[in-house]
Amino acid sequence: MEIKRLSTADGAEAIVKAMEDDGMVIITDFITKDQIDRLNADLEPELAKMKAGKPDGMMDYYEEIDAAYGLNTKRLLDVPTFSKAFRDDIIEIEIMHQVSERVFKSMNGDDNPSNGYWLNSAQVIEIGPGNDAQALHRDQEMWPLWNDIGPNTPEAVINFFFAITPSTDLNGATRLVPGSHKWPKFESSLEKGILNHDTVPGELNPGECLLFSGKLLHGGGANRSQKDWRRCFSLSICRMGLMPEQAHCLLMPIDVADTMTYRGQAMHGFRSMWPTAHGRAGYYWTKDYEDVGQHIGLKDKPLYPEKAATTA
Ligand SMILES: O=C(O)CCC(=O)C(=O)O
Ligand SMILES: [Fe+2]
Repeated sequence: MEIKRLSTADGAEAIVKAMEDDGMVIITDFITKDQIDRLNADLEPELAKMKAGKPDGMMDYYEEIDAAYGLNTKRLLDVPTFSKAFRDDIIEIEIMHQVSERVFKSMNGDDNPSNGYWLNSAQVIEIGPGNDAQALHRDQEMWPLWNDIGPNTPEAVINFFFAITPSTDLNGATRLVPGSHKWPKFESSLEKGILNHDTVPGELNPGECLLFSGKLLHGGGANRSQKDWRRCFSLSICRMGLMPEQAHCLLMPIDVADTMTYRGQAMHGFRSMWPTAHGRAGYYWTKDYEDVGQHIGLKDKPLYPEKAATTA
C-alpha cells in the first residue's frame, strides 16, 4: 500500500483521520531545511562522540534489547537538554501540537483535566550499514496494559518520526505493517520474539515526517547500504497520564528550562499539564493543585505567547 502524503496545509483534522484510518501518514513539510541544519549542528558533536551499539552494561537483562537497540546503530537520547534547536523550534512545531491536542483529547469534552500530552522521548536513531532490521513492535507496548486491552483504546502514544537524512528502503527506512493498529489482539513483541509480517517501507526525504499510531506494528529497517547512515529523529508524544520513557525534567537544568515557552516547559514536565484545564493546573503533577512550575521558581510566562503579543 502507498502511505498517504499530506501537508500541514491539509490541516490537523485530515492528518489525524489518515492516521486513524491507516495507522500512519506522511507529513511532507514537517520541518524546514533551516531547522534541520540548526538541529544537526547541535547533534553532530554528540553523535561524533558516540560509538554504535548499546552502551556497555546497559539493559543486559533482555537479549532482545540488543536487536531492538541495534548493533550498528547510534541512539542519541536526552536531546532536549543539549539542543537549543530542539527547545526553540522542534518542540514548538504547530502541526505537532494541533495533531496531539486532537489525538489526546478526552472523550468527555474540552477542558477536561484528563486531556493532555507531553514528551515521551526525543531521540536520534542513526542506523548504520549492516545493521539488522529491528523487531516489529508497537510503541504503546512500553505500557503493557495498553496492548493487553487491544485495539479499542484511545491512543497512548504517537510518533512524529522525521528524517534528517534521506531514509530509504536500502538504508533502513522504518518498516510498517498496514492495518495492524486494528487487529483484534495485540501480542507482545518481547514474549513472542521477532514477528514476521508483510511490511511497507516508510521512505522519507529530509524534513518529512512519518506520523504513526502507538498501535501500529513497525520497526527500523535493515541497512543494506555500503556506507550510508540513516539519521532520523523519533519525537514520541504520550498521553499526559502516562509516565514517559525519559525523565526530562530531572535531566534538564532549570535555567535551561526557563528559556522555553510555557508550553515547551509543560512538554518536559516543568509545568503541571498541557493543554491546561480552564487555564488551571489540573489535578496531577501539581504542588497543592497549583502549577508546579511556579513552585520550583520558573519565571512567569503567558500561556500563549502569540496571543499575549497581539493583545499587548
Ligand atoms: O528507527 C526506526 O526506524 C524505528 C525505531 C523504533 O521504532 C523504535 O525504536 O521504537
Ligand atoms: Fe518503535
